Amino acid sequence: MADHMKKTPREMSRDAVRLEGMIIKGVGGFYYVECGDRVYECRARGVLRGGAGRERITPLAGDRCVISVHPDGLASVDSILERRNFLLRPPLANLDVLFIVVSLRDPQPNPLTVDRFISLAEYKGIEPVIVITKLDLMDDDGFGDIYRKAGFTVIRADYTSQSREFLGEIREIMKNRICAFAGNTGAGKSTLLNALCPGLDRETGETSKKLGRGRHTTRETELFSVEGGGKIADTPGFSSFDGEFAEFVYKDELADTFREFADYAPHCRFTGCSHTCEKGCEVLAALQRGEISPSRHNSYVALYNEVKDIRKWEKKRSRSLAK
Ligand SMILES: Nc1nc2c(ncn2[C@@H]2O[C@H](COP(=O)(O)OP(=O)(O)OP(=O)(O)O)[C@@H](O)[C@H]2O)c(=O)[nH]1
Ligand SMILES: [Mg+2]
Ligand SMILES: [Zn+2]
Repeated sequence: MADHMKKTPREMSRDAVRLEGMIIKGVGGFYYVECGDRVYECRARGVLRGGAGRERITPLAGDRCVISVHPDGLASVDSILERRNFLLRPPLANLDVLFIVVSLRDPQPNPLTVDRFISLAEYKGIEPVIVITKLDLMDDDGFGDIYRKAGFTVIRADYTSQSREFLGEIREIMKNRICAFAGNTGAGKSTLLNALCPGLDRETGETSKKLGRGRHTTRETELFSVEGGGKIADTPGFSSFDGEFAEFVYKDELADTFREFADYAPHCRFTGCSHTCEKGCEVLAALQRGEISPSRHNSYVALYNEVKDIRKWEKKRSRSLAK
């Protein structure tokens, strides 16, 4: 019988080595934790939040954690360190950048979906970056400009360009940060990941068609290392994202997540102006003057109408608190 079999759990724990690392994937009751240049397969029973509030928590890719590696090689996640933020969809923690991948065709862009992602990212302190794909199928006749004008970084992922400069631009943004791709199914997220990390060979739409599978090509969430530092998650896309959204921004905070409103909203005539219909609303005046894009304001109004009847006491129950 091996030595460790005779030991009590307390003795086992005493002999374990404790390491700090990052969860890069969770599959079937195991978490894969990267510590330096090694990845440990860890059991994940009863994981607790570290620090003062030690309650049970569902670990996510991107979480920093403490693991115990036992002399017999088995490892387990002991505790999750404090999160900077997290998203429920895609399920990730401590995100720095959300790349919102939008194709101009197949599927067509849905501005509300894009603006919903941006709003949530802003709310959680994640930098939203727009990446436009399928420029070989259709020229961009103004979509990118809506977002440039609003103050976002917009990257044109044009695979037909000789230099493919956009790959360098994206790698630069990814440097030493935790990033994710989000966007409709078929927008080209996995294709872009393959271009950024040659050798990764993520399954894309074409492959799945050959295999006769459905349209959702990407299943689980996993963080991959990017050359030059940084981590990126390929996540499953959404076919009908708008109806199944798990999180929202409460109405009082919604306007703050539309960054181009910031110059105008403080000057509205009424405090508590909803910027949807009021007299003396400076946001609406800016819209009239063409300084705010109608498409962005439309999304704001649509999101506002979704949450306007949610009262404060309900906020406690909602997930909008879950930064
Ligand atoms: N013409 C053209 N096709 C592209 C481009 N980017 C991706 N595609 C194709 O679009 C299809 C979908 O691409 P994927 O990368 O699988 O899309 P995805 O966003 O990962 O989709 P899900 O995993 O289902 O969310 C594939 O057939 C790709 O080859 C592009 O820039 N131009
Ligand atoms: Mg994919
Ligand atoms: Zn206003």
